[in-house]
Amino acid sequence: MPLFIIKDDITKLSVDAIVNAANNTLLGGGGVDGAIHRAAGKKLLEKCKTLGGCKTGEAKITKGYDLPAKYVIHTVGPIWQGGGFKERESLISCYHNSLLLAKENKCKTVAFPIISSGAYGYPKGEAFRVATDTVLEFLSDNDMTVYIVIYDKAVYEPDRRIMSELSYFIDRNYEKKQALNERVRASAVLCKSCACEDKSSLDDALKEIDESFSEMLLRKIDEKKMTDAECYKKANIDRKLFSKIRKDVNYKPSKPTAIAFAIALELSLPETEDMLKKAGFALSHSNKFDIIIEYFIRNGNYNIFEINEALFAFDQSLLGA
Ligand code: AR6
Repeated sequence: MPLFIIKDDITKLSVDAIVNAANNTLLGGGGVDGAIHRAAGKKLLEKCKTLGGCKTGEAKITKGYDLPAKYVIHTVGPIWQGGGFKERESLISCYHNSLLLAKENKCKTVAFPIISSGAYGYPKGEAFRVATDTVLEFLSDNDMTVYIVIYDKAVYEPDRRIMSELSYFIDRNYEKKQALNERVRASAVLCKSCACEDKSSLDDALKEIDESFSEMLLRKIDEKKMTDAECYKKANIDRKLFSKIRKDVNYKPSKPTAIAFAIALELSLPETEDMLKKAGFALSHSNKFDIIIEYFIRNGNYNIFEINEALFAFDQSLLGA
């Protein structure tokens, strides 16, 4: 746990292992393979010459040499031939075998490119989904942090219907007028609660302190009859962060973390707003991030990876990441 989707150059990552989208010879090539060999230095090629190649769907491991990563796991993705040649099964094997090799070598952090989505021609959106589905399945039984690295944004092809409805929703809601209304509302609230109208003492006011974010989170987990692990895994949140929140009744999460929990708990919009308020945040129509979240909640779509695809497509920060 968990899975992060990041936009980066895989050769720059300081993780335990990076995965290389290689070819059957393992002797280097273009794309991410070429970049990894250039950054790792000549010793990587020397070592690869001794490995005897690699079959499609299988994986082999070497050191990272001059790379910041400790290991390189070399796997060979399928060449796309229309989908009728077990390409999907081979691609699943690439991720699965690479993850098993990482586990055998006690790697805790592993980064993957989107295998086969470049020179090997696998449809980018589908290649991305195979990557996330296979990694998530593995992570449900294994304690590891996995990064799926996007180098070229075209790999991300979120569902077209969702994207066109979402664009319409954003256009309708993302107006300067809304930002103005927001400010007017905020000043009205400020005025109502200002000291001149409030006759009770500060001590009395403090006694009325409300349920905290962490208390509400734990209550909702119970109400939804979820286990802690089900909730933080669904929220794509690290176990350590969850136990910090569990132990500290006054824990203040970041806004994406608070929203990730609301999504995992499948809260309604008013419940989500209530939970966010407890962490000091709100959903407004003055920024795209909030509107995208609102759109998914209104549509009852609590799939955090579909939400992240949409956030990514609109250049917003991702949930749980
Ligand atoms: N960091 C992360 N991802 C990258 C990087 C990078 N530095 N560079 C490219 N990508 P490809 P394949 C992405 O073609 O389709 C080689 O010649 C890229 O945007 O590297 O499995 C091998 O030797 C794309 O999404 O690998 C094989 O002959 C993804 O990596 C053949 O290409 C995979 O693109 C393998 O083809």
